[in-house]
Amino acid sequence: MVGSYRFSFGPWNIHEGADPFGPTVRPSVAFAQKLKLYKQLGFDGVQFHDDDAVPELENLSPAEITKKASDVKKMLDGEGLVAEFVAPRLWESPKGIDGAYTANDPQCRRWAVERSKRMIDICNALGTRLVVLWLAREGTYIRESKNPLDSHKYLVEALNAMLQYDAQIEIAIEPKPNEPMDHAYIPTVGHALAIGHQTVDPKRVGGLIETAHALLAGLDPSDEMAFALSAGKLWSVHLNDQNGLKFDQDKSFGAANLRGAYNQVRVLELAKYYETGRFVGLDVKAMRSQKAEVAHKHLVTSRAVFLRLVEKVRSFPEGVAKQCITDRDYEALELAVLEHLMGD
Ligand code: GLO
Ligand code: MG
Repeated sequence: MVGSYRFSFGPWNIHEGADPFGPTVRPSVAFAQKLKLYKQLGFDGVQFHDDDAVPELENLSPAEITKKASDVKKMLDGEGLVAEFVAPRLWESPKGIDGAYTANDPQCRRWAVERSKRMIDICNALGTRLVVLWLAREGTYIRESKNPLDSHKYLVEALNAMLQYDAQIEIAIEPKPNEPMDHAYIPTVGHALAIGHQTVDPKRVGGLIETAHALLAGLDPSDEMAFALSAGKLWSVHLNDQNGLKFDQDKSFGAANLRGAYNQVRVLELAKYYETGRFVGLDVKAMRSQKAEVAHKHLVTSRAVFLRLVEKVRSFPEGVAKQCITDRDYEALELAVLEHLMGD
């Protein structure tokens, strides 16, 4: 039964451990090597940034980009893997310093849209329709540096340009309230769906919800997921965990708040997410202190916790819950949930 979920992660989730205060602590793992790990660890889907699939794409022609992405598709086929989505990595280029779609410089805004079109070419070559937009630097460090009304207009224009470039793609916006920016535009999934409704094709704009991002916005990730699910707009998730309002930690799923993780799984189960064919994505990072040889275990841990929590949701004594609700005895329900989670 629990096998009915499909799992994915991105190559960036196996990483060298650099942080803003120190350099790398582990050697790089080659992309082909990472691909070999997917099936071994129980994963079927690969999440891509455009330049994960086609490094240095800025120096290549559209035809060369498509050719290189087609070669990656062959590698995926060879490993029995599929591409889940592609996301444009606009935040590492000098042209994206001031934001990309919302940069004050019109040339930078044009660059962002052009690069997004190449990203869509990569989607097509990899055989996926799903685009993910994490709007990393779309926002400000200083409020007065942008006209926020213009910024939201630029975001709609960029979404429209992508939707019009390709009639098949679907765009899942991955909201995040801060980091790297002080304040980011589109901080929650409510904002994401609302801006989707201003585009030329709202039914092709949905959301990807990351646990940590919802927590950083002071929201409950399971309710954020329920909101998107109720609109048929939860097109992927980035499950992880977060120990309070700090930097975006990307801890293993359930590592900081097991009950919160349980509730996220419960919502996915209530919505029968596993029937949609959508992936359960894990956006988790190895601890910097983790040795190189075991720096993939955060993925194994997160998947195992997810599957264990599916069992917990499915085996919860619903009759007890029903009685507690009838009696309006929510303390009894609290204890029943905690006892169920703690086990024998
Ligand atoms: C960072 C985001 C980032 C995205 C990824 C895919 O906070 O979670 O990892 O998920 O770039 O767009
Ligand atoms: Mg993420």
